[in-house]
Amino acid sequence: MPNTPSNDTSAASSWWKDTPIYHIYPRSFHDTNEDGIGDLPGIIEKLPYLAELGIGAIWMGPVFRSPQVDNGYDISDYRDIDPIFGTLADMDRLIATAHRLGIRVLLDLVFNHSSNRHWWFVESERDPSGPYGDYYIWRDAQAAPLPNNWRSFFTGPTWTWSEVRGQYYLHLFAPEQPDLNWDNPAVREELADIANFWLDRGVDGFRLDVINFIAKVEGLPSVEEVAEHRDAGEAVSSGGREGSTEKPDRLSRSGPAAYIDHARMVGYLREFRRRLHRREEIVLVGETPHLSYEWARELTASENGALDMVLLFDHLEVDHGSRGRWDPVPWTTERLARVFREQQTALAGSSWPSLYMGNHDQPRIVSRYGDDGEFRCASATALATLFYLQRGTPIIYQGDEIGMANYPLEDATQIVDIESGNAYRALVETEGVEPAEALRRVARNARDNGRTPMQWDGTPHPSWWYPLNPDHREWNVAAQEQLPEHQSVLAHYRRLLALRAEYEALRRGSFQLVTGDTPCIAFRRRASTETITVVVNLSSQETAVPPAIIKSLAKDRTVQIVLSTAYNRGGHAPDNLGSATITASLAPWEARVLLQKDPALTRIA
Ligand code: TEU
Ligand code: CA
Repeated sequence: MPNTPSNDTSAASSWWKDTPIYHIYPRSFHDTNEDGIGDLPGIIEKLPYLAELGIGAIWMGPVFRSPQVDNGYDISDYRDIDPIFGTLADMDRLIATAHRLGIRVLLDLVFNHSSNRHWWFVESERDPSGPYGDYYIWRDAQAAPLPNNWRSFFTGPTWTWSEVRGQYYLHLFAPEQPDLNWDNPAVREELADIANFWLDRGVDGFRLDVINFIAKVEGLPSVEEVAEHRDAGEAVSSGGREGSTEKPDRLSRSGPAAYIDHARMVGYLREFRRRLHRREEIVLVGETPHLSYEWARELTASENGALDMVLLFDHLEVDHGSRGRWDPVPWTTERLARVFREQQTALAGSSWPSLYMGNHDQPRIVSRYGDDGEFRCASATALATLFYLQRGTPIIYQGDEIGMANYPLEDATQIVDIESGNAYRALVETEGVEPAEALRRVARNARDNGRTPMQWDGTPHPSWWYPLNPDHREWNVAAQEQLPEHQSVLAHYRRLLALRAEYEALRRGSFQLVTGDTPCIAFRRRASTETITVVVNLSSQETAVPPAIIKSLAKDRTVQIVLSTAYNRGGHAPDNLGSATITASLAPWEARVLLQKDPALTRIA
């Protein structure tokens, strides 16, 4: 078992606060049998690379048996590995190899819904009064066209008619992804058993897919009716705790958060955790789209015994227009800084933030918030410094560590992802948007951007399920290993993670936003005997160090620069960082990390 950080008193608890997690999208990570799809042996082969990067855990996207309608997020057997990825024996070997390298393993459990090809659903459809009849959410046809007016994440209604059963069933995503009925105790027991099946094989935790949607508002009222209930302050059915009134939620007026009964959801997740084997050793990370900060804190406060971390989305929505993801607008430093402050404030104390810039559902961060042209390396390293030195656990998405960028989508036929493709067709066919304009809107944030194959070297791999980004010939791991350290995104990530390992202030220190005025964001991390200030120029122009930073450092003679991304543009070379003047102007996309060892502060024993 990997050694736990020395400052942990209890042998295995909260290891996840001290070690970065690497998010693997298995389908696109490393293909060892030339079938064009990444596989488990490919992950095993790259574990040493991940160990050298400095990560302490991997989160693998779903590799369970699946018809692959939503690339594995539609599971038909939770206890077996899909043959396109490998076998159970491969998974056992992966877990053992990872543990030998000091890397823990998290799996991605999709428990809000299953595949419509899971035998539970087939039986539920066939035999409504059988043992699986109540495993899903079924409703009779009524006078109204559909049981309610909820909208799917993947465009269109959330109800599909089953000719076999003669009823509608609910699916917040694709019709091939029927929502499981968490109000059924048998379902909750079955899902805890599946988690224990994997925990007994040595898995160290789970990322739980859209886990905040598992408890729907009772009666499944329309969005407007839910808003009325909440306006009237009526207690929404509590489930977990008597008489609790649903706390006003940022999006409770409309959209997906209106479908959720949060109090019951928290109650179900506390029960889920109580049922887990090794529950003190593992980590539970919930993916929670549209979750308010209030409920994020409720879910992750350690005393509540539900989840350890949540994946919030607000920092990846500052470029969403009024119509959301498919209505991209310019983002601002002020909006991003405000979200950082809100998230860090909400999850201070006994909660713990996750820090992530992208994943398989998001565009590449260097194309989204950076400058993937002239300042691609500089902006990729600046953004990594900005996100990963905050309070919380860094979750690094495969390829971001070498500055991978969006795919050059020039034709709608290159959009393979179900959500992005549905959004494009809805814009053109339902809203009458010109195809070229629809492509412009969708291409920027299409999920395909984050799903292109990992770029290990410059050689062509024509068999890949999705084409490699053409820029892989220049932007790849092998090339980054050859570059001078200060011109390599990969080298910067290694240094960044090493810095976190070295300084307690970065691992466990407090967070305070210092400034968020365009073009800079600056924050301070404090622990017992050290203060670390991070200031980032989020623009392609040189800029002055914010006055608030200069003022706070002017009197201190102990301050030194411990990291700067400017050195990769002829500025401060790594070995003479100390000589760089603290208050010199910030180069385009420079992130500067300043350390103050305050001898006056005694180390807390
Ligand atoms: O994603 C949840 C989800 O809502 C995403 O679809 C994301 O919020 C959306 O793309 C924003 O527009 C999880 C998985 O990460 C995703 O890959 C699955 O498609 C989805 O759940 C259904 O399982
Ligand atoms: Ca393969």
